[in-house]
Amino acid sequence: MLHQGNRFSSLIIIYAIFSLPSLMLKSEGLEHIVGDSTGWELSTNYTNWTQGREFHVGDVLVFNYDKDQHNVMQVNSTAYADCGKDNYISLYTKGNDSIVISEVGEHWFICGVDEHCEKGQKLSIDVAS
Ligand SMILES: [Cu+2]
Repeated sequence: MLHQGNRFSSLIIIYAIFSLPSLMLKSEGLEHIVGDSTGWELSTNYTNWTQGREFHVGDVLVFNYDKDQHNVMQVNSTAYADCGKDNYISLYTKGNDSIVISEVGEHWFICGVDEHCEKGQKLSIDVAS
């Protein structure tokens, strides 16, 4: 009987070890709708939008926008500052783009259409571990 009991508790421990990571993953991966209901467009201040928000690795940024009007370029800090559109890291054009945050640190996004970035359509986030 004692032997069987030990075996049963070993099984529970093994089950816990294997199910724990998947439970932890489920608690991660927050979805951030950029600009909330207004989405990715010209009249939203995205610096204000980031206030009070925390971004973590595994979270998802969702850009909702009219794909005939805008796009999303992931860029470096220099291109973010001067709205440089030639050397982007990634370009998204679907109008409903989910970008998984995979790295700690700062991430920069601009709209590459016309002068939208110059008019303020840009987003900078700081990702915690
Ligand atoms: Cu735009």
